[in-house]
This record gives sequence, structure tokens and C-alpha cells, in this order.
Amino acid sequence: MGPETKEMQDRELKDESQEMTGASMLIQALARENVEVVFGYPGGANLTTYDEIYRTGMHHVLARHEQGAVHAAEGYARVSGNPGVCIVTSGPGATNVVTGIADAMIDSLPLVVITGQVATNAIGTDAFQEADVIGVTMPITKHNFQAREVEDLPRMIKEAFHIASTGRPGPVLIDMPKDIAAASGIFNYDQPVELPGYQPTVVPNKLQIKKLADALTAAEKPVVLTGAGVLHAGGSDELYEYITKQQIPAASTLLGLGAFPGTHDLSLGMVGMHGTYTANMALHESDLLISIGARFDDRVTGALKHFAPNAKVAHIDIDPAEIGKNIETEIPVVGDAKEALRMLNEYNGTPGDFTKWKEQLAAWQEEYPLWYHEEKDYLKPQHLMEMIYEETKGEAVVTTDVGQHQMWAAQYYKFDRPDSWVTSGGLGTMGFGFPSAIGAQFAAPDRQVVAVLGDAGFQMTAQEMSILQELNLPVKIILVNNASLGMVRQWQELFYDERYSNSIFPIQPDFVKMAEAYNIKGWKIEDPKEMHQALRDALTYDGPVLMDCRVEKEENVYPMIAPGKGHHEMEGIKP
Ligand SMILES: Cc1ncc(C[n+]2csc(CCOP(=O)(O)OP(=O)(O)O)c2C)c(N)n1
Ligand SMILES: [Mg+2]
Repeated sequence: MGPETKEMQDRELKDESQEMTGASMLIQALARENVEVVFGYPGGANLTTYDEIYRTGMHHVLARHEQGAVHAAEGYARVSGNPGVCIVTSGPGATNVVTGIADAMIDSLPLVVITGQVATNAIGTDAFQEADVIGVTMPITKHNFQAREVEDLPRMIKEAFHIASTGRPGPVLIDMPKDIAAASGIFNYDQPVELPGYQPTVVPNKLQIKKLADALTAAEKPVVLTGAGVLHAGGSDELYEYITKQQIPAASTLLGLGAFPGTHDLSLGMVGMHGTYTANMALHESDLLISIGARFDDRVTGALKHFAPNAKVAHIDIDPAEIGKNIETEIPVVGDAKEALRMLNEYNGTPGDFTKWKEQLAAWQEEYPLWYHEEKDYLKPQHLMEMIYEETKGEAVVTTDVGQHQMWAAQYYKFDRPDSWVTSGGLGTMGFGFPSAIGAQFAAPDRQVVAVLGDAGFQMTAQEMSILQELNLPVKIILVNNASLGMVRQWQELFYDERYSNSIFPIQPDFVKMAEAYNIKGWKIEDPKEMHQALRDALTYDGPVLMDCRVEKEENVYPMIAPGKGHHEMEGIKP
């Protein structure tokens, strides 16, 4: 795959305290942060930086649109656990990454985004390609900087990586004016990061841990809700020990899938709008809800007035602002999920006995599993997901776009690993799935990466097929083609009396030809009988593939909690 990733690491690091340009400082700093690859796009305001990239041979992947670059950086961050890095020019280059920055912010992904800026003396003059990126990204970054003196750069970059990757991870932006990139100064990267105003609490309060352990002993119907915070903390081993030792049933948010193995007996599946009946009812009936790194998003809670009416709520989160934000919390635990779980595992409380509760949950699982009508003449998208799961043996990295296919992937691919699921949960960004698969493939060059995409979402960032072609990245694109904005169509069917306003495509491109234009192998599958073999061929094909899978157009995602309804009011459960 691609150019050598080792190049950067092997590149000689320049001596400390050497005089160099701002652009050179940036590249030196990235090497010191062990950045393997950056995703970006050049332009007038960052030409000096790109000249430095040229001279040093830094591993840079040229996206074909800045949105592609930033989503690739997100996919890389999600799978590698390290900050994704993105370099773009000023003005339109910078505004093109705004969606990805907002996406990373709400899904807590560590990013370092370097935007070019017009020269310092032109800032505020409406100069060519000037945009107030600091103003625009203030509310959607964990922090942002504008370099005004070249010697500030090393400190800012070091702080940017520190802030992006510690505490609750998130995107940090450095705006780098053109003259600062060209100016010379002394590079000093050895100063420690000193941020008195930023000291995330990692180790939770022992008394709160004890309170939580005692509450579990007293509980009869406990349930754990795992969120992405467990994944960001790298705490899935500790989570496994906690859940299995204490024998607590566990539900997951969309973004938390894989933190605890989806195929384990204690796994209840996903909660929320399209979660499983059992996971949602478990929350509804529970007397102790232990949320770990989940933030009670409205798609998870349903109507707040009905949410977990009998439960005492314990909430472990590294971001204190999340605790009590949406849900009243009896046992707040501020700290890193891995650390909190380690402390819970060490605490020798009296174990509870949840046998009756688990029997009830097992009965629901038996009676109301995920289900769909099987049909001979149409390919069922749910069946497609089951086939992808089977053919990849659950070992692939799966990325998705946003819509029905995303929900089916979440429902039917049983994620057992913590590093295999890349999806846009909070922002729900169409166009995310394909470029994030490219980033994921860089983070896991030896793994199979499957991009499960909607026919509409794919068209938002399809130009990144150029990267697959250029680098022969073996990403497998599976288009779940229902010739519509399926999720919009579903809502129009259910809540707008079937007035399908602008949600059904009257025409579509020939996706196979589109793939072929990029020298990518394309398949179109219409006959459901051919699907399984074709999928097998595609997944074992040596190189990038696009499969245009024609699925039943009118299929809806069920079960479902309609807007304004509670967990106990799911529709479309198995009759
Ligand atoms: C950038 C963006 N614009 C609009 C939406 C609203 N939206 C959510 S799902 C959806 C339909 C997506 O269609 P497709 O990608 O084909 O996926 P499907 O639901 O058909 O599986 C739309 C328009 C969005 N999530 N993101
Ligand atoms: Mg669609």
C-alpha cells in the first residue's frame, strides 16, 4: 500500500535549538509526535509548508476535496487511537474541513488540523482566500490557535497534540499565516506542556467508586451502558473484566459498539432509536443504570420523560460537563473510563445476584430478536449485512455513511473488537463513510476495510476513489443501493403521509462505470441469488472494489422508537 510510511520516522530529526522556518518547525514537530501520515490539500497560503513536505518526503496523502482529507484523518484516529492530522489551505480549504471538525468534536475524535492563513498584516482585510477560521471553528474545536510569532509554533503544536489526545479527545486547530510559515526562528520542542487551566481528571474519586460498587450489590436489575468513551480510553479489557466478573448485562450506544463483544451472552446489543428491544427494555426496567463513557444523546434516550424511570443512574465520564447534562445522576464518577473500571475491578464488594433479571432479558431476546421479512426476489439489506459479517468473520474494520445502511450495519454486524467500527454518530455526516475507510486502511494496513455506504452518501465524497486508484488501497466499497435517501424516505413514509419530497432518485449514475473511471473493479448485483458469491469474490479480490448492491427500495429500519416516544414504546418488533 501507498508510499513508505516509514520514511517519516527515518527522516533525520534536526537538532533542537536550530534556526528554521515555521513550515520546517511544523514538519519537525509532526515527526516528533510520531505522525505517520497526514491527509491534506495545498493552496496559496500553505505553499511553504507543502514545499517542506516535498523536501522532507513526509508521508502525505492528497485528498481530492478537503472534506475527504479530514474524514480520512478521523477514520485514522478512530482505528489507530492516535490523532489524525490534516493540512489545508486558507479560506475555502479551511471551510471545507469545517464539517469534519464538527464531526470529530461531537464524536470525541483526536484531530490536529493545520489551516493556512493569509499573512498576518492582511488578516482582517478580506484578503484573497481569507476566512475567519478561528471564529468559525471556535465552537467546534476543543481548542484553536492562531500563530502570530514563528517561535510560538513549537509550543502550539505540542499543546495541540496534548489537548487533542488527552481528557475527552477532540479536534484542535492551528491557523498558520503564510508569513509565519516562511519566517525563521529557533525551534525548541523540549519545553514541557504547561496548561494550568486544562487538567482533566483521570483518576476518579475513590468514594464515588465505592458508592457505585455498593449500589451494584444492592441492585436487582442493573444494566451497563457502554459508550465510545470506553474505546477512547482503551478500556475494553477492563470493561470485559468488570461485566463478566459482576455478571451485569450490557447495552451499547451506536458509537460504543465493540467496546464489549457483541456476541457475548451478556451483550444486549445497541440501545436507542433503532436499538434492540431487549437493550431498550433493559434500560426501561433497570434499577441501576451504569453509563460508562456515553453521553445520553437524544437518539439513545428517546423521550426524556420516559427514560429509565426506575433506575438510579451512575455515570462515569472524563468530561464533567456531560454528567447531569441530560439525565439526573445519583452517582457521578468523573474520570477516565479505563481507570474507573480498573478501580471497580479492584474493589472487593459483595457481588449481587442478577439471575432473575438475566432470565427476563434472555426471554425478551428469545421472543423479540432483530428480524426482517425474508424475500426471494429482492436483496434484503439486513441479509447483506449478515453476509458481510459472515464473510469477514467479524474481523473487518467497517465504516459507514449515515442513513438506513448505517443502522443495519450497526444492528447486524456483531462487533467483537474495539477497533473495528467507524461511523459518524453525533453529527450524522453523510459523506463520512468512504474517506474514513481510507484513513482506517492507513491505520490498519493489514486488515480488511469495508466501507458500507448509502448510494447518496457515497456521492458526497466519491471523488476520493482517486486515492484508492493512486495508492491501490484495497478498500472494499459496498453500496447499499436503494436508489433513495432511504432514511429520509422512511420518515416521509411514516410521518409525512408518504409525501416523498426529494428523497427518491429519478436517475442514478452508473456506479460500476464510475468505479471503472478510477480503474477500480466494479460489480453490480441485482439478483439476490448471486449476492453471496459476488461478495466473497469482492472481499477476496486483491485491490479496491466497488459493489453496487441493489437492495429492496422500500425496506425500513426496525424496530424503532418514534420521535417523542420512550424505550418501552418500540414499534416494528417481531410479532
Ligand atoms: C450532509 C448530510 N446531509 C443530509 C443529511 C440527512 N440525511 C440523513 S440520512 C439521509 C439519506 C441518506 O441516503 P443514503 O446515503 O442513500 O443512505 P440510506 O439511508 O438510503 O441507506 C439524509 C439525506 C445528513 N445526514 N447529512
Ligand atoms: Mg440510499
